[in-house]
Amino acid sequence: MELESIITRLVVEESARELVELSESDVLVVGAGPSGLTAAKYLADKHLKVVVLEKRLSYGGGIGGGGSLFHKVVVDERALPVLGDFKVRYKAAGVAGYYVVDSAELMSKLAAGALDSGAKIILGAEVEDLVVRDNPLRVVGVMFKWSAITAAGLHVDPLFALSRAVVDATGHEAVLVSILSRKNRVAGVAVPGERSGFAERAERDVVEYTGRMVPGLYVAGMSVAAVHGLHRMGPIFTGMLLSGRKVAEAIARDLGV
Ligand code: 48F
Repeated sequence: MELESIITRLVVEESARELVELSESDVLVVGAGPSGLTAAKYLADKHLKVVVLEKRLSYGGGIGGGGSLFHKVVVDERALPVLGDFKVRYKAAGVAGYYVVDSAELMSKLAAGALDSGAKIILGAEVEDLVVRDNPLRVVGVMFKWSAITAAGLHVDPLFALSRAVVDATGHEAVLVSILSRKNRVAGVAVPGERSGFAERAERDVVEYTGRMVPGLYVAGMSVAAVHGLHRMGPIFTGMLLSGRKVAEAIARDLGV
């Protein structure tokens, strides 16, 4: 067989086989930003089958931009155990209790940590709808298509991925909870959007409000702020990491592992 045929066959066969395999999982995390990647690692550590769907062709969400493109982000001391779990280095920078982290290192090690724990990350996959069941309303999966289809403006039906839990880790727009609100009014959920900056309160509240929205659908990271009308915090990431860890704990509890 010619090498060109071998390449094509291996890429298509392996991807197709894996996509079918992944179309039923324990947890679907939508969004490979800091909260989604953190959640994915801790869920995979519990031996759950975890799939992360990310619409871009890269991980990290808002991490890579650092603070207005300055390549560092801030965490406080509560984040250090999480950074330790992912082997992310940090530097004490002269303000007690606060540390700086290199944004390139943070995004790559969060992704590596999730992958090493056994989570699967599929890039270029955009979630455009939920899969639901009624009486009582519950979310049992998502509908997704390749982001390139959206970018090309083509009218193409999506595919399905089913799971026991779905995490909205899509960031500031809370894409999945917004879909829940818009298309499933029976859920009685509204998405007011996030409030203006108030870093200290935002960091606290985003963790406190992390959790389950309706059976099967959970919310983490900045999606929590959008859903609950919480403040934004700028390039400090303790809340994102702790929110990801908290949502993983909530799902593990609900799934009985
Ligand atoms: O925005 P993002 O980094 O979300 P996060 O985990 O963290 C927020 C912080 O980065 C920062 C902040 C805190 O300091 O304010 O902004 O809450 O990552 C969200 C990811 O979800 C992807 C998106 O490309 C990004 O990588 N995403 C968004 N919509 C979809 C999606 C979708 N419909 N399907 C798949 N992925």
